[in-house]
Amino acid sequence: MAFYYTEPSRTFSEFLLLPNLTTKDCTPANVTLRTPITKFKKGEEAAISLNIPFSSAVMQSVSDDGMAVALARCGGISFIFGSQTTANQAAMVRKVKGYKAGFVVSRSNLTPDNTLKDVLALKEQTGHSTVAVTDDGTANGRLLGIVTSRDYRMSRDAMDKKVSDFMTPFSKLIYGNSGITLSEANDLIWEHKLNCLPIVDADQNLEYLVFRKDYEAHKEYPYELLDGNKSYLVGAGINTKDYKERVPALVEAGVDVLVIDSSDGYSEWQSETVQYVKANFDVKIGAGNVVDREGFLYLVEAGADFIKVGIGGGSICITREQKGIGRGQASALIEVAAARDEYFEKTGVYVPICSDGGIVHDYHITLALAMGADFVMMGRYFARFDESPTRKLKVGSNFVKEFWGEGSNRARNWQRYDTGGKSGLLFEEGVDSYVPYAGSLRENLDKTIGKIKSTLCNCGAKSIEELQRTARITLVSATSLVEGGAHDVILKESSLSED
Ligand code: RVP
Repeated sequence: MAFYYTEPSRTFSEFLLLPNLTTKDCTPANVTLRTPITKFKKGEEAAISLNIPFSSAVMQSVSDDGMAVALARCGGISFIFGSQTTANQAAMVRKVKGYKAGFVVSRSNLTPDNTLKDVLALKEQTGHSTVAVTDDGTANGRLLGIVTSRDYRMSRDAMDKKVSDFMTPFSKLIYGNSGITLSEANDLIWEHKLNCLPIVDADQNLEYLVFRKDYEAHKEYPYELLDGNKSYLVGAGINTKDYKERVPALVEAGVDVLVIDSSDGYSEWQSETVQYVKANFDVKIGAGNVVDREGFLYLVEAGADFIKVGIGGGSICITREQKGIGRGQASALIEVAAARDEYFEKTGVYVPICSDGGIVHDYHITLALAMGADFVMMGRYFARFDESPTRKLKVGSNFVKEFWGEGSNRARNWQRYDTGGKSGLLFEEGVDSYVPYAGSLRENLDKTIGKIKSTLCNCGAKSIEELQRTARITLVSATSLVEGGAHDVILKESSLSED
């Protein structure tokens, strides 16, 4: 006879937190959201921690190198999507690792033989007023000069005037040498009243430009997630099919942490993949997704560094409808967190868990953390921002961004859903959709983090670990849910906001 759970499967919206005593020192400024994402022994530090408990989903429509840089800048991590060729995925990882905050690869470049007309056309096209002049017109060619709008007069100069005749030549440029730190570069910028400092190698080849305004922006990111070389941390998704080819390339590109991306991770293929990676590489690897104690323990025994929880709760996911498998995200998380705590008690090894999918409101993130998640993974949340890789469109009178599931025909990520046998995507497990455009990642994250910290203060907790230990959580009845929103009033237009 089949096993029956006596409790129904529950989602985040069915729970609320109760406030605990808020002491005077428990203010948002004193709350830290730093959190471990890889396993560690009692009394030791995790090899990788995030400064905010956010990761972006392993999805084509969410996590490319642009999102990875933007999120790491704010303290979280992206897992670059794996449903692309190994070479392309490795190139994205390499771009993130090669990205130096404040150091930009020049995007506007010409040769000395170009003309003022070319300068103006380039300016129109890129919006940049600083043009690097290199021997071959590339971003890393031999630097021969710089052109800014101070070097020409539109009213006097002929359009066919050669760049070599009006650029500031290299001999008159202040420049930094390869390896200079951002703060040293900034000192030169201030000392010489520059707007832009070129950085060149020993052969005078251009490496980067450092702009005064970028340095200012850089200082505004206090939670940046950096490795020992001051490069951003980045993750990448892998599958259980081509890992022997994919993992070496990702490791070579400098990836910090891998995750096996699968809708159902409780499988021998995942165990084999984890063991292979652990035996052959010095890189952290998470596994999943699971929704119960058995799945958690199985992957931990295989050697996984963190476990991802959730089946069928994703906003674009139709796995539950298509296949009838899954579990309410809250129920799954509560059971896995209990298994994790028990495992820690028994072995002294703490295995972080990630709640993946189904976050709709910001408070769901706080609930997930209170229920034992160490971090969350989100797709829809990040897809709405400028930094996601998809198109922004106008539909009716609203701006939207495209967002599609990995199990949709558009992504065709059959490896994620493979259960052995013939390869290919027989039926869809995800949809192709739009999400309302919401602006910049930074602005939205600041708001969400503000809410989370504020709730932690209500709960008398100054850290995620304290919240997990002391939170009091209650189920809500369907009727009391109504009480939670504005009710029995006539809303004015201005109050009808999205979130
Ligand atoms: P959400 O944040 O609710 O948008 O959920 C994102 C998650 O949904 C992903 O991290 C992944 O686990 C899952 N996903 C991605 N594609 C699909 C699908 O096509 N079914 N599901």
